[in-house]
Amino acid sequence: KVKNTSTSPEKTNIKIEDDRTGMNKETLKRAFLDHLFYIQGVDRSKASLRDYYMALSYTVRDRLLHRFLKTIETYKKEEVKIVSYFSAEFLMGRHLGNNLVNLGIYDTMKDIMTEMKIDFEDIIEQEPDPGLGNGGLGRLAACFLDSLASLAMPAIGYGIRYEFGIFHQTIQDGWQVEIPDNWLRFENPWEIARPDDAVEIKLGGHTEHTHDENGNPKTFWVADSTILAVPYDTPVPGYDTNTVNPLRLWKAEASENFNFEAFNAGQYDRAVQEKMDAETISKVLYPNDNTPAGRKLRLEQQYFFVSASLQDLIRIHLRNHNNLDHFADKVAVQLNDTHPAVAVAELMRLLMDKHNYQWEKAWEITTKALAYTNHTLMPEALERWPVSIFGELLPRHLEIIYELNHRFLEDQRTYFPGDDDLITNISLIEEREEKLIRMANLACLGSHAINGVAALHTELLKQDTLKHFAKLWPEKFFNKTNGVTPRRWILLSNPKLSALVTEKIGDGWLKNLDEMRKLEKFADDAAFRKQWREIKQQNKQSLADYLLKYRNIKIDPNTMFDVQVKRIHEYKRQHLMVLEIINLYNRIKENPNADYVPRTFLFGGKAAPGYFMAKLIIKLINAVADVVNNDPDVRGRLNVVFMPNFNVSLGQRVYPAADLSEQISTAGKEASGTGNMKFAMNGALTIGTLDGANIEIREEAHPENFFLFGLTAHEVYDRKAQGYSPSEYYHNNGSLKAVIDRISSGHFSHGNGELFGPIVEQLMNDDPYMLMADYQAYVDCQDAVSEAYRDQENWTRMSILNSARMGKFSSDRTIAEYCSEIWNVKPVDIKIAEYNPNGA
Ligand code: B1N
Repeated sequence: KVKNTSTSPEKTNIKIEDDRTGMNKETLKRAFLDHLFYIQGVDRSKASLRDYYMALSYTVRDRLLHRFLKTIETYKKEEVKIVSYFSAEFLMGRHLGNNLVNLGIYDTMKDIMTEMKIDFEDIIEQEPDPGLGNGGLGRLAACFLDSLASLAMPAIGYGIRYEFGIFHQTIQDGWQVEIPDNWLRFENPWEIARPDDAVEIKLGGHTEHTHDENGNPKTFWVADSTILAVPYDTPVPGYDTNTVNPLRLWKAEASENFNFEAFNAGQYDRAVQEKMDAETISKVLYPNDNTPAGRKLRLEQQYFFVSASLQDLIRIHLRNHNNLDHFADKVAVQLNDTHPAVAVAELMRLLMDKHNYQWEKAWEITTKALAYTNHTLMPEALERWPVSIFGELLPRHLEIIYELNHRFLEDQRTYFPGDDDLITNISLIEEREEKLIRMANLACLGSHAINGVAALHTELLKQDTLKHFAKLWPEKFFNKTNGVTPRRWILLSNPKLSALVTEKIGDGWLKNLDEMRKLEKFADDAAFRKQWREIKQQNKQSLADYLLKYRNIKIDPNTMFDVQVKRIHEYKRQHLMVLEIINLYNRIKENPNADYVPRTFLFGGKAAPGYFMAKLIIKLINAVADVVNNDPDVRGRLNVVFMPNFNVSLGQRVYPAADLSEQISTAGKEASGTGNMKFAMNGALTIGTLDGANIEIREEAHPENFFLFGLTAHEVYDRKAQGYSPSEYYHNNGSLKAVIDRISSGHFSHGNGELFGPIVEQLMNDDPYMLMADYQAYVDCQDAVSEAYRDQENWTRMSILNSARMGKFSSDRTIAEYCSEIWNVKPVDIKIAEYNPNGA
């Protein structure tokens, strides 16, 4: 009998944690070295930064996995109701740091690396930023997943595993140049392929109508192609809970059965071509924010992930139930904008054609399961698919939509006889030469709840964009003001501030951001203000160091950091900030000896590749930067920087370093904004309009701690109704005239007065976003900002009060509201077996 040395009597005091689950420092270190050797196949003398990154990631992943499996097992066993968040975008940001934070082993791991003389920051930097989203909408989905898991809510995120995420932005000669984002080039340690759960997706073809054995009408969809949707799961851990929920993203692959026929028929080329075509569906994220792509491939993407996800949910339901009668009691499907709105028709199709439900029952289940979030008021951003494209791809769904529309309009005509205006507006079809399917109307009709993402936005939806639906069903409308997760956006991004806050008020704020209110009293404590200010200064220095090291950009941390980071869009008015910069430049040129508050204007953001004006705005920013930064009269007072490739990772460095947050969209255009919240939580003061969530941020921070300017949404509307004439502002305002003239004179374009002509002409003739009307108010408000900044004690006071009062904007609050008011889901406790040193 061989003696087991590890259990030999003299060694019973040795307790060895499982290398894959243990959280002690020794265990973590051993697990890291184990992965380095056995997974990466290197020892320390040969290991690269990437080897370290992979070994560390696998160490973390092991610790997620048993929680992940336990979580799923618990949901299944307890038959709980699950939220499924359908979104074409999930802008997750890097996983490693966040997973360490949520597992509570960030500091331990950092210590281990430091002891081993490995630069922890460098390892974090190895991870490609998973950019499967464009901007706020995709990032909101990611914050929601964090909050769902942190609140122990049963949830699945469903989306697309794009092979190429949002493009990498470079700047060449001041212009944006896009580089493909090949984020999966290296192995992705955060995903697990689940080929056994693959489902088939049909496309194209025609329908056939017959009757079933009971004489009920029955429709068959005879598709002309079938592709495979293969799920990849990314575990999403909550902070300080055992819950680890799945983010399930679908990859498109060729269905082998299908290609086999062509292959056997000797058509090898065709088989290969079809394989490539199939995989195109999940190839690339459309890089448009707030403007629809209108391409057939985009509709294919939408249908692809919606059908796969609904089939998946149905499969899961049928494991525990004999039929789908109670489907909607066990899943709440949230549609993140209209991108997944085809779910209305697809769920009807699955229930009727596959599971033999009659129309009425299918409709009851569908509307009970679905809810819809609207994210935009911009009329051009509302998705409308030409009936021709839609019918070619989804003939059965088109029939269902026509039938839905017929029944819906018949009904409403009996309630509102003669109200043709109502009927025209609520119809699912826009009658034009080219008929269009209105996806927002489809989503409204098929949902039991409809919500906007900030108070003003929801009001405007009800009064304007969706007013006819609000009139029909006022009880279906909700407001759910957006939020962001304090774990990524404070704790991970701003560790110094987090440590100070925790030292003063404990760490309860991480799970209940309202506790930050306890900081209010320290606003009057000069010693605390000094600490607060020093941390801001250190964060500014870190950003400066980072920009120098990685982007070769030099900025001076002893100036005010005035920041606008977000997608480039005319309605967001990056160019209004440019007008102010030119105004300051003109002032300095005129009066070089006056006393100015030195500022660094920082911009970051991507333009949709096909959006000419947005790209020209980037060029304008860089052109102005070139002149201003190189003018000796200006040096040290005014610095303008465009930070290339703004993404989640760069955001984590920027928000904590900002003094001033620019939230200057035309009132009534920004549905909510979420960057505004990240800045304010990290102690930046806001200069902003009464738009989106700015209004609520100002309310919470109190008006005296917020720099407000500009027309209100109603004033914007009224001015336009009265006949807005932007050139009058030019003629009546000397400073504005001088600014515009500077641009048209070619001062920023080597004498080429034409280059920025499209921007100038638009401002002078049309100015749909009313920069000219808001110009003077903005300039005056910026002057007030500069004056306020001179008084550093009071500025710090305001900064502390902003952070202290942002509790409302935790996505935990938002998600708690969705859970109780829309989804009716409850937290589920996940029990993990205690560590047993005897291994049982
Ligand atoms: O959604 C965010 C809001 O905070 C922003 O105000 C809003 O602009 C943003 C089509 C969109 N609305 N619509 C989009 C994105 C991609 C696309 O293809 C539209 N993004 C928003 C979160 O609520």
